Amino acid sequence: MPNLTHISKLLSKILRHQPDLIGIQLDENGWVEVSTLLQNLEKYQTQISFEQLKEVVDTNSKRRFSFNDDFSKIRANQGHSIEVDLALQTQIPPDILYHGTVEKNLDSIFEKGLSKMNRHHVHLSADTETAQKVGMRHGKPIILTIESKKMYGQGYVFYLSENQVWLTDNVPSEFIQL
Ligand code: HQG
Repeated sequence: MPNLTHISKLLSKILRHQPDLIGIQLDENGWVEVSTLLQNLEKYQTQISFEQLKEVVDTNSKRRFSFNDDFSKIRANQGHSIEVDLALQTQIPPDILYHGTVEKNLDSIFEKGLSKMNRHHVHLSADTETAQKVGMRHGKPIILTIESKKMYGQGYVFYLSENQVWLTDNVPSEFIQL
C-alpha cells in the first residue's frame, strides 16, 4: 500500500503537472472529481481509499491540496505548470516578504529580478523559516528580502494562495535586498 508521502508526491505530479499520466483532465479551475481521480489511479495500479486521500489532504505539511465544500472535488492549491485559473484573490501584502534561493542565482536575480521560471508566479513567504526551507531545496539557502508593500504602492499585484504562499508575477531587482 502506498504511504502518505508517496501519495502526496503522486498527487502533486497529477494535479499540478500531468493529469494525463492517469488519463484525467482538470477543469479550468484545476479541479477534478474525487471519484474520477480514485478510479483512474486504480486503473494505473495505485489503489487509494477516500479516507487515505483525506488523510493526505489533512496532514500534508504544506497544505498542498484542497477539497471543495462537499468533498466531491479536489485540486492542488498552487504550484501548477499546466494552465489553470485558480481564481486567486488579490491581497495587500505585508511590508516585507522573503524569498529563499541559492548563491548561483544571485547575479541573474539582481540583473533581471525574480522571475516565475517554470511556475505561474514568483513564490514568496511571510516568514524567514519558510524561505529557508524553500531555498534549501536548491542548496545552501540565501534569503532575499522583498519590499512588497513598496511594490504594492507602485501597482504590483499580490495573491495569497490557500496554503499561505504569497504569489506575484515578477519582482524587479530594485525591490530586492540581500
Ligand atoms: C530562482 C515548493 C536566476 C529562484 C517550495 C528559485 C515553494 C532565478 C528557482 C515553491 C531567477 C526556481 C516554489 C532569475 C528566480 N535568475 N534564478 N531571474 N528568478 N530564480 O522551485 O521559489 O514543494 O520553481 O530563486 O516550497 O524555489 O512545490 O521556485 O531558486 O513554495 O509545494 O529560480 O515550490 O513548494 O525554483 O519554490 P522553483 P521556488 P512545493
